[in-house]
Amino acid sequence: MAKQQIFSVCGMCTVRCPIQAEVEDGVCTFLQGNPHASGIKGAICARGSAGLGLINDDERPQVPLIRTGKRGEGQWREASWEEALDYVAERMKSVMDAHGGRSVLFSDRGGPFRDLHMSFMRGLGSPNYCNHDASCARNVQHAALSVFGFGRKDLVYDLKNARHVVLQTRNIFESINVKEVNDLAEAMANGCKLTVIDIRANTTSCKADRFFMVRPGTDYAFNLAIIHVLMSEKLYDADFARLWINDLNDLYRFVEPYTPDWAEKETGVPAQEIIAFVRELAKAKPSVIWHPGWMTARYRDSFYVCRSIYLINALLGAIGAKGGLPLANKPEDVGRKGLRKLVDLFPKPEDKRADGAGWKYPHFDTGPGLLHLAFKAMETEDPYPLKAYIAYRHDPLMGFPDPEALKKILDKLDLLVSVTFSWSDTAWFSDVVLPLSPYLERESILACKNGLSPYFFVRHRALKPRFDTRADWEILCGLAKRLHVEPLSFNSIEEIWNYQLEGTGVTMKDFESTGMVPLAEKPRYRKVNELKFKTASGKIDILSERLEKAGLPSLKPYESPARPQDGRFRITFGRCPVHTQGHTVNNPYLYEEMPENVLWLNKDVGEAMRLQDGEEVEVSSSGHTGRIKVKLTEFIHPEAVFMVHGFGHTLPVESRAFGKGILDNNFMHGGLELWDPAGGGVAMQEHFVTVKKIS
Ligand SMILES: Nc1nc2c(c(=O)[nH]1)N[C@H]1C(S)=C(S)[C@@H](COP(=O)(O)OP(=O)(O)OC[C@H]3O[C@@H](n4cnc5c(=O)[nH]c(N)nc54)[C@H](O)[C@@H]3O)O[C@H]1N2
Ligand SMILES: Nc1nc2c(c(=O)[nH]1)N[C@H]1C(S)=C(S)[C@@H](COP(=O)(O)OP(=O)(O)OC[C@H]3O[C@@H](n4cnc5c(=O)[nH]c(N)nc54)[C@H](O)[C@@H]3O)O[C@H]1N2
Ligand code: SF4
Ligand SMILES: [Mo]
Repeated sequence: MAKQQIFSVCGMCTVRCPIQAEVEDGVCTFLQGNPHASGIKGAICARGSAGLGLINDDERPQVPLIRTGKRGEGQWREASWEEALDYVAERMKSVMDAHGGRSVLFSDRGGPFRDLHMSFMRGLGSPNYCNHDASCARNVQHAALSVFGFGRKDLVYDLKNARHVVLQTRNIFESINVKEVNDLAEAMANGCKLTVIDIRANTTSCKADRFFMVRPGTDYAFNLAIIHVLMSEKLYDADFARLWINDLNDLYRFVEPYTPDWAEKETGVPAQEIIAFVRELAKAKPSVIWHPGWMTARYRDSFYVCRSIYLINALLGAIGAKGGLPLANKPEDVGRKGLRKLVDLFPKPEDKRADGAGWKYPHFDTGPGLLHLAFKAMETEDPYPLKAYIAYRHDPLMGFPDPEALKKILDKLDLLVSVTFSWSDTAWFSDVVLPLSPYLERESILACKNGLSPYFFVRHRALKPRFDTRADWEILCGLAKRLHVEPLSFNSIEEIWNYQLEGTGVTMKDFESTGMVPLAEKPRYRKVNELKFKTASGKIDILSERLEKAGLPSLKPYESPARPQDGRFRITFGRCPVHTQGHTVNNPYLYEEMPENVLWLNKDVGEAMRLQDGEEVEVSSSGHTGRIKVKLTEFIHPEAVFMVHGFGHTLPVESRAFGKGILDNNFMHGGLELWDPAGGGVAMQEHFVTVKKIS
């Protein structure tokens, strides 16, 4: 058979880059980025190229499994799909008969294909659709809502055209989004400056023009001093501010005490460097991007850090600017019609969300809610019981703090189902594992990417499933049929695609040549006066009605983070370029690249403890202990230890990952209760560990 080029979408992480798979005689011979996609330039990252390792891995769930032993014991019986779906549907029915549709909780990893999941939940009459974001970017989302009245994805990072990019808690060259990496590299080749603010020197900081190592947890102090200088030296964009920013005087008064000298004592960054940096930044305005952060579920004040960043961008006139943060266009903004939504097949459920988003917490976005608060409801049955939970390509037992506490809560469920393409702690603890086909072996619903030039895209099935696994739509429509959710009982993916395309003027034929359908001829920058800030005043409100109504301050006074005492260190974490969260450690190719994580510790501190680089140490916190090799380096702040997240696997079915390194979440005792009341995110870096020499 001739070689075929199949356009699809990478699934090795949630960024979901457009890809092209070369397939010959039913075997994938090459994977690359979709050469037609703007900014991708045919590239994928190391994890994307290890997609074939996932396909060829026998250590993934291969058939539906139903638990026979106790939860977490790992005793299963194999079942046919008919039997497994019947089993799940029957159990769901009895839960819903007893407690109503609202007693079903569903969580996923967000992203462009969630319309199907949300529709399924509406079909059941449950408002409890959640995603992972309380453990990731919710603080950024809520900060955007409080400043602009719209969400974080309504703004684009126009990296390609930027003149100065600032990354604070954002490791762009290791925590990868391929388009962002390419765009920033291109801008830097054209003279764009890069500043990195971090608690350690990472790969990105090695490429930066300026690097500030701050004391962990003091980013808010740093940013308040930045605003102080911008305002006191009148370096901000006065025209933009006059037209678009409300309550500027309140901000001015608020930052008055937060001088660079004051910030130096908090952050450790010399005052003169802060001032020089702001002056340089102001020269590049408005083509500046101070990235608001991505993985920001770190501190009790992370939300206010994100807010301060958005305000800095606004003061620099970067909101709406080319080379700054222009507005993302939806199909309607370029005169086209968007995909017809599957969620519109059903009315919105009348029940309130169990997690309290939108009513108990009126300032929280109701879209995906906050999963840790849903877990709280599961534990307390307040406001009502949650008795069935579908974790859909989501591993909360590795993604949320304190897995042992979470297991106790999950054990209250009548039904826990995991839909996944690899083993995970959550799958292992489930009653039923429904094996999802890996992305190369499944198609997905159509999706739309909003941006300067929005487009529709398609994930095609490049390969036949190697095992008895199924696609998303096959699983959910299969359940919908059994639960008599008729409108979602589609029989083929083509039926779904045609439904989605209705009224758009696009047909499936239009995807053939590139896998994408562009909706605009060229990037469209909307003028600032076309922006619609959905705030009380229609401008950027420094004093947010949304927050004040919820009894929260818009301008929160700074509180200095605790300095770890008695040989303890603040736990910090992040990603590495060759793994995605916890689920690629067992991938044969990526495991070879990095089989275990190590503990970064400041060299002087380590030497004072008589430690040698590379030796194994004991890490402990609140009764949990683990062993890991230490990496002594001058490139980390002495108050912190750092590890790459996602190691320390304990499942016997993952022979490679088993027992390698440690898992940061285990050292976050009580962490499900520690969250930011204004931003909603869990605060995972408010925990401390001790480090001990073993012999
Ligand atoms: N302590 C600590 N906790 C963290 C983090 C941290 O750094 N430290 N990081 C946080 C962040 S940023 C996030 S986003 C969350 C992540 O939260 P997780 O849910 O842990 O994310 P993944 O590992 O991507 O999990 C997705 C699960 O779905 C399965 N899966 C099934 N199909 C697919 C597919 O098509 N694609 C992908 N990608 N997975 C699939 C995977 O095998 C995996 O088990 O965790 C957060 N939690
Ligand atoms: N290779 C790879 N790429 C990924 C992912 C992946 O798993 N692997 N996951 C994707 C996902 S879901 C996400 S959310 C993004 C995350 O992307 P990022 O948010 O960039 O991710 P991290 O690597 O968690 O953290 C960034 C930096 O924050 C620093 N940091 C920690 N504490 C502090 C602090 O108190 N102050 C400051 N200033 N810096 C601090 C860390 O040292 C780290 O260098 O990456 C995405 N891309
Ligand atoms: S960033 Fe890498 S792993 Fe993530 S979707 Fe893109 S190519 Fe795949
Ligand atoms: Mo994330």
